[in-house]
Amino acid sequence: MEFVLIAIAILLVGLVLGVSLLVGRGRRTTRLDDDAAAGTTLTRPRPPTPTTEAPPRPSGATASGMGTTAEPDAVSPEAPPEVELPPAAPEPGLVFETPPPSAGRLVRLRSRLARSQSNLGRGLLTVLARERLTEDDWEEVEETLLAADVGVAATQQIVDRLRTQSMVLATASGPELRRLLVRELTAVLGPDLDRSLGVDRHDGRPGIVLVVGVNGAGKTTTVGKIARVLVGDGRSVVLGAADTFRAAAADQLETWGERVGVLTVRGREGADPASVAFDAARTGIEGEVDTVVIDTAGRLHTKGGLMDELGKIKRVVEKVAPVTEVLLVLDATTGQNGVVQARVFTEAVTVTGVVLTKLDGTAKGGIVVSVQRELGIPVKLVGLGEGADDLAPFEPEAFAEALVGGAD
Ligand SMILES: Nc1nc2c(ncn2[C@@H]2O[C@H](COP(=O)(O)OP(=O)(O)OP(=O)(O)O)[C@@H](O)[C@H]2O)c(=O)[nH]1
Ligand SMILES: [Mg+2]
Repeated sequence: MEFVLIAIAILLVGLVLGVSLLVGRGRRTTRLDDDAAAGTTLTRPRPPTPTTEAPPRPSGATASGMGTTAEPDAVSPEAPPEVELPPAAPEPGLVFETPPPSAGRLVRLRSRLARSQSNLGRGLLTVLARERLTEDDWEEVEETLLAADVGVAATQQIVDRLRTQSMVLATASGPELRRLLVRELTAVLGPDLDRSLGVDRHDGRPGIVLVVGVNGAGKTTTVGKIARVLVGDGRSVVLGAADTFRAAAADQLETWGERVGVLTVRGREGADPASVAFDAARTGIEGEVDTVVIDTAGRLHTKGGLMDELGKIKRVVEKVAPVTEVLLVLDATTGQNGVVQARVFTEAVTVTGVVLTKLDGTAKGGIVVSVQRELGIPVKLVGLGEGADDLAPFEPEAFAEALVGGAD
């Protein structure tokens, strides 16, 4: 009897232990799930760096204390139906790339200017190294500059300045000659122009960058590369796929964003681009990100339509936040044609900076000079290849050095 009682007691203790273990496991599982749920923002903008600003929402607009509550409050709380946000859950095992910072990129990428370098840099150095420069030689210098798309006015300036130094040239050593040429090229590249990008938050709202240009110029690629530059420099970013002309355009942009953990706000094919851009801006405001970068279409059924649309995108976005940078993307290989197209854009929106793409594919690196002079807008970024990080902030002296080549 005693034996039976002891057996029952052991059984009861075992049962209690078993149940408590099960409960414990259940709790742990739940906690794990909770953690996973809390950290599901991987494909969304990275959390903003802690600032002195007040709580995120709904009073985010008052955070800066600038009294700018009116504009964000004017935004309708309902999301426009056309805009689709990707699911917040991360794909298992997703690893984001960490792009290199943007500083010093132009120097690292200088070999990409090899075609311009051999035509312009080496061409000029060969002539200038001649012992006594004749009229024919100076004409050759002029032709070399013009052939590299430097433009008439800048060519004249360079030739005039070099001619006044012809006595120096006659006795200059190779490295001295090189230095002189770099100096003169730098001078026509506008070394004092402000090339900073309007990407910073201000008044409690993100910097908003609008990217425009003709089709095929490299807009979407550039938006993707800019996102990488910004992420590499430690900023949080939202992308807006306001090119709703082709469905593939948004996919293309989303792929760029996904690689670095940046959210892309997109619409259905044919959706109103201004509405997508608006929503991207609002998502950026709500997520308190640093910068919103908006890609636009390069082609519509009519040119007039495209320009009207760009104007509308800007106006609509500015209902919630000022556009802080309008970048015009130009394909360097199109030469003067690109400059003519660019003028049409500058009439539709106030362009604040030029991105010159495909400089790796042209022998006419001098286009940077003529684009700036003819448009009166600084070149802020240059595209030097199809690689994800082949976009560099434009630096006149480093560019002149790269064009002349032979420094290393
Ligand atoms: N070699 C080189 N190719 C580039 C550069 N930038 C862009 N491209 C290429 O140019 C092509 C067109 O680029 P996209 O970014 O799709 O051009 P887009 O302006 O968005 O074109 P649409 O959306 O049709 O208006 C792609 O094949 C890019 O890889 C560059 O700096 N160098
Ligand atoms: Mg595109």
